Amino acid sequence: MSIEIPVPDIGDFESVEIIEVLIKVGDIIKKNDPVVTLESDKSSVEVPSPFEGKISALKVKVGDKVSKGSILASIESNNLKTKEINTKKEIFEKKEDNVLPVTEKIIKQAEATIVQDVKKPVTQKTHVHQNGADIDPAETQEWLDSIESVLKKDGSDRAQYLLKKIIDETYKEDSNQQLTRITPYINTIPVESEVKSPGDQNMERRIRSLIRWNSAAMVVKANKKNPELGGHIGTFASAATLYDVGMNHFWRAKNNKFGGDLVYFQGHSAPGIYARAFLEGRLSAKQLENFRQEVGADGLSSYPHPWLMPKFWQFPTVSMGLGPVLSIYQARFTKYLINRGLIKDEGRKVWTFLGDGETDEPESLGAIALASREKLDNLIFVINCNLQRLDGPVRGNGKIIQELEGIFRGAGWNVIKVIWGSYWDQLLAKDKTGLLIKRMNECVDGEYQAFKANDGLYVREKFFGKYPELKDLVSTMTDRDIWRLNRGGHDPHKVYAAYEEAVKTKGKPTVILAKTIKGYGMGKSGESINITHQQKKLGEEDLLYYRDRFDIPLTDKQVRDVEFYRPDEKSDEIKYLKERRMKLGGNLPERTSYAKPIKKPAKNIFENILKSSGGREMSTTMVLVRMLTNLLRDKNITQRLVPIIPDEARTFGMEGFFRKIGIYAHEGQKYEPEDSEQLSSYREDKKGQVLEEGITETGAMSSFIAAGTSYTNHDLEMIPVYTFYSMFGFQRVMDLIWSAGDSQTRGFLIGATSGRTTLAGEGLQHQDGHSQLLASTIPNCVSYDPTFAYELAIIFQDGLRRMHDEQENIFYYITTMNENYKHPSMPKGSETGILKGMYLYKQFKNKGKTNVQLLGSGTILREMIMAAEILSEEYNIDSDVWSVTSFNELRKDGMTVERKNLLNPTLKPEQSYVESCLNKKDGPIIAASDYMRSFADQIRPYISKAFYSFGTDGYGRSDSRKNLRKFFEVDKEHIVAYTLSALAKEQLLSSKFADEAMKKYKIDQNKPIPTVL
Ligand SMILES: Cc1ncc(C[n+]2csc(CCOP(=O)(O)OP(=O)(O)O)c2C)c(N)n1
Ligand SMILES: [Mg+2]
Repeated sequence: MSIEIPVPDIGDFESVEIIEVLIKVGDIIKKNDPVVTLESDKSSVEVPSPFEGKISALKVKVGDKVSKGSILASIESNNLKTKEINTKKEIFEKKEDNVLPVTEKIIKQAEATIVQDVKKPVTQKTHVHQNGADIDPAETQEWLDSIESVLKKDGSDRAQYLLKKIIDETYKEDSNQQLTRITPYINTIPVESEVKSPGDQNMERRIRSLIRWNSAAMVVKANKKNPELGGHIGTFASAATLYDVGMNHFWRAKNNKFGGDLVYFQGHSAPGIYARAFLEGRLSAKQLENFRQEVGADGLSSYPHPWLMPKFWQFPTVSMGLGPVLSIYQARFTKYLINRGLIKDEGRKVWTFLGDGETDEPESLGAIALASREKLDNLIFVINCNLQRLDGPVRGNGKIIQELEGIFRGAGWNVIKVIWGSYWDQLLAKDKTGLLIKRMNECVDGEYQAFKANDGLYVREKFFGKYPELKDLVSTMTDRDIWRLNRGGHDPHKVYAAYEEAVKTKGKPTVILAKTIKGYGMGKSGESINITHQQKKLGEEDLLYYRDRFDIPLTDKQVRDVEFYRPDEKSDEIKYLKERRMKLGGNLPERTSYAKPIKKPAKNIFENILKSSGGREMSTTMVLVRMLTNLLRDKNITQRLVPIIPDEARTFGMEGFFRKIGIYAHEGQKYEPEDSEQLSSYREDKKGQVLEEGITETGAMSSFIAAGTSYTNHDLEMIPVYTFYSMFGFQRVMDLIWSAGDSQTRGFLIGATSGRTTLAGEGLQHQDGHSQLLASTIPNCVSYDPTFAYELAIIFQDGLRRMHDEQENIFYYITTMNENYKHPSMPKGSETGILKGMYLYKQFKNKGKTNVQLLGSGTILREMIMAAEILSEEYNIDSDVWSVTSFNELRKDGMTVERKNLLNPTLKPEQSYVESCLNKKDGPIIAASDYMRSFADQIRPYISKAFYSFGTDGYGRSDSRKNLRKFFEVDKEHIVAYTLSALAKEQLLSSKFADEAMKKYKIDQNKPIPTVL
């Protein structure tokens, strides 16, 4: 039976042009295969077929304009059910009207809680006496007894359930007291529930002590050699147990059978990680001696930097806050790959180590809600709560662990507090009245810090001494015993139990809040004192103390010489250590990639973009969308594209992707979207491909890095294309972009709606005239500011080649614009120039009088072309118009060539590319872009001709493009006038022409430079 394929609801658009017809008569197509591509001036979308079958007639051709209901083709289909035919005008099957059982349950519950319209008597609201005392202790005791019996009979879950019910009841009575999200200041896991470590504790302590020693020795040695090298001892000293338990028992390495856990190490604990790798035989003593001396061969980088140690470090973390946010999005991206069926679910975990001070950074906590919302049970944060940051306490007057507990629990995380070590267990067991916990609760971090900076006697007096009962509790203990009462984060049993629970947790991420001591074991030189963080030089006494404290088998002389210690290869320690890692699959950290390169897209994918757009006006942002749509049809590319957009898809005309490839949502779509009838309806899907991040550039950039490093972290190459308002890219998240470079991320950053005068109405905060300059500061970022569709296509195609064929660890920044104009076809032979940064676009050569070289970039190239026409027609001035696709790339080449020439004074100098383009051309050079002058100025040193540059220095403001270009003096009129003036200055033309032009174009010679306006 033959039926017709109509244009579905396409939103607000009428008469939209067909730019591609993707079927022909006789084609057999599947349901949802694209039939045609429609393009309005704002977006381009494919129309999918609502049926499968054989195309029997085609009713449209390229260039036709269609609206909702227009018939595109007829299709023969034998499989159609009557119901489908009846609804043939609807593209989307409507979901059943039945309410989902979950929803129904929620409705019922809500209905049950609706307050009936019954006036209740207002109750007297005295809860406690003014002094805080209980008004009815007997009643309170009854309640406590009840709950005690529930605890005994039915357990804590039941008790909590009842409490929640009771609290809910109080809300009905208009109580707005909030249920606390903070538990007492004790360990979350009760002693009875602790899972015991299977490890040999003595052996592990010995190994840990050696790691501690070598780690401290590394820093001390480097600073003996050269005090300017710096480094940290106190941080790793506080975290050693946290790392050791993970390394010995939990973290599984990548190998040919398993993808590997991903561990984000706290940046400045790097010495400890090196020290372990030394014992494992992965790093030599020579390398340890070269800690922080990387310029020669075999140095070790100060912090985790994959760029500097590409076979070792995986994740740069030391810029505080980046590790946490990056790892959240890493965990999410792992789930994305699993849900899309691109990698297996092997139960891999992402572990993130951060400092308690680091949680002050908004990036550290800013995305934690996403982690619980998306049920990232593959994510474990370990926050090393040593109560100190660089200068002093993190919360001297409060308790950072409690504060973080409330924040994380409020955000829906599983929180495990590891506060007290095993030596406290007995004391807590004896504390029948709860007074010890009360004391633990009331002490603030400043006090806890001071306890550990002093001694057992001090703790006896100041901590236990506050209450006679507590003083009694420890009366049989010596000061030494009291001193040995350890903190949870230094107790391998407690840490093991917490890790074990964390890896078993389902449905939510886990945070472990481990209480430790900064500079643990450093004694007077740095234990729990404010200057610990900066301590990098230990004197002889301190070193001897440290040796004794951790029983390192070194003589006094060896200690004085700050020797490293590695037991014999056949020793039990080395055997144990290596065996543990063998059991866990290999070494860690280790950076490798076994990804297969993505194959090139078919050539024809870009073909239609290289051709002229004819009469059609479109923006380069639209061209990008069209190109991505084409790429999604390429079998090599389609699965690997990761479009990333922080809530601006409609601004960029990308809403067509919603329907086509879906928005990633781990729970799928639980609702029928209000626009479900439309072609670009909002479609969320568990297998969705678009990462629609919400309004978070930080999150989007983190996703970009996760996707762009997937080739190493998941052995799967992906192609992230992160599109943002160019002003909210580099300027907003530069530190993350820097870390993308360090991580050797591959992908495309698209600065859309770019240009100071091109994004006309949005004004000062939106108009970007400098992102290209910021991009130029990233060594492995390749950046372009193309004008025409074919330039963009050539650049994008070459980017795929370099990053995936050639496996170059680079990423791209390409600015695109929202200004609509016609695109010519590519001038023959211009590919090389487009990629190198400039090519001759057009010559105006009919007059032959005076010559000038006009260099334009982005949309301002079009002003240049118009200026060239005026110069030719009205002033008889010939010109060569160059399209500069990248001043940044030209500068890179210029400086490389110049450096080479200077280093080789006896050799024949080479020519920079920009020089080779311009040296045989006549006339001064006039360059302009929609960016600050310094963008174009970058090539000034590499050319030997007079050079004048124009740009958009100053704050943007709202107005029309025409007015803005006039204001910033980059419109065709200013270019003409300035060119005439430059020619006069070069004595190539009488100055009267420039003067006349200024008058003609009403150029105010007294107007201040826009930077002061
Ligand atoms: C963005 C940023 N700001 C400042 C620093 C400098 N810095 C390095 S470590 C540190 C203190 C860290 O304290 P905390 O997070 O508590 O770690 P700890 O050493 O105590 O484990 C600071 C301020 C940095 N690395 N990154
Ligand atoms: Mg700290």
